[in-house]
Amino acid sequence: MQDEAHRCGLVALIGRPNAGKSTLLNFILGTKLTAVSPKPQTTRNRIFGIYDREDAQIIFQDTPGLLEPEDALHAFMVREADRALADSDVAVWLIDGIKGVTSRERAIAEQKIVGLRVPLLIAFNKMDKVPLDQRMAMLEGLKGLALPQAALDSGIFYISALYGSGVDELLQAILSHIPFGPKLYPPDQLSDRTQRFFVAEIIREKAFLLLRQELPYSLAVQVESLKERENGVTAIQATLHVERETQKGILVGKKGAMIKAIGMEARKELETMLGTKVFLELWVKVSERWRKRSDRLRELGYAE
Ligand SMILES: Nc1nc2c(ncn2[C@@H]2O[C@H](COP(=O)(O)OP(=O)(O)OP(=O)(O)O)[C@@H](O)[C@H]2O)c(=O)[nH]1
Ligand SMILES: [Mg+2]
Repeated sequence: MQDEAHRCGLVALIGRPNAGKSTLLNFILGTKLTAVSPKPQTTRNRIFGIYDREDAQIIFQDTPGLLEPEDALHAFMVREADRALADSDVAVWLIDGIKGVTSRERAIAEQKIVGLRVPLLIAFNKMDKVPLDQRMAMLEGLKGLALPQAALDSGIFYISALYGSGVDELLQAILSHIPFGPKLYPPDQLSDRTQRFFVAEIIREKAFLLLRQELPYSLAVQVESLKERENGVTAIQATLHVERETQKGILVGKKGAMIKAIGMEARKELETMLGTKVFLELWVKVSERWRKRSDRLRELGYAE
């Protein structure tokens, strides 16, 4: 195909934690690629999700939610979002429509979104939960921010990433800003990340869903080994790192009930993803203060 007929570029999906960035990526790709949970700060890395069709390839970058960093892990997460923005041809700022434009949202926008050099689209998400008459108030929330006029004139969308309403229109607008060029990845490649990465993410997501309160934030998952045996079973060993002995107790649970539940949920999804039976072995280890130590962050995959 001629270059003039094909578009290819990178899109940064950015926004506050829990806005629905990963949900939107999964909806666009039509498959569950990245981790989603009701808890904020689920995504910790920049993750490419490659949307491919005959006339275009769009590399969507899922990113960690924008926040004020409180530890070295947060600082890494914000750098990942910054990297995505720096590489992007288009930025999509996703706002949780249920919350509207909060003062924190505005503060983050002042830092990261105002002044972007690439075309900006703004998507109010979770509109399946927001009455129509609240749209004016949401728009009011953007007032006073020095946003590009083009974004305010024709770049505002109301979507549901969960159910898909408005997503086609958003995708069309994204596409119109993507430059012409050949594909960067083979058409059947879905991500830049390895299978091991997604195995760890599935386990971490299940822990996020099952554990309460603060514990998920102290958790990191490392895949130690992944082997497909001759009998068609994939054997996976992974270590779950927590920061304190007491957290280890909670993660393991009474008679191992919690870790067993996490393992069961993860195994089901891993079997779907890998298309094989899975034998999953989980270990729990205390790695003191790993979120604050750059050497530990590097070992756990939170380093550029
Ligand atoms: N009702 C509704 N819920 C949504 C929608 N989009 C996302 N959610 C929910 O919002 C929560 C957060 O979604 P995520 O996709 O994990 O949000 P995120 O922006 O990736 O969050 P971080 O990775 O923490 O930055 C999940 O419980 C989703 O199911 C939507 O359109 N409607
Ligand atoms: Mg996410």
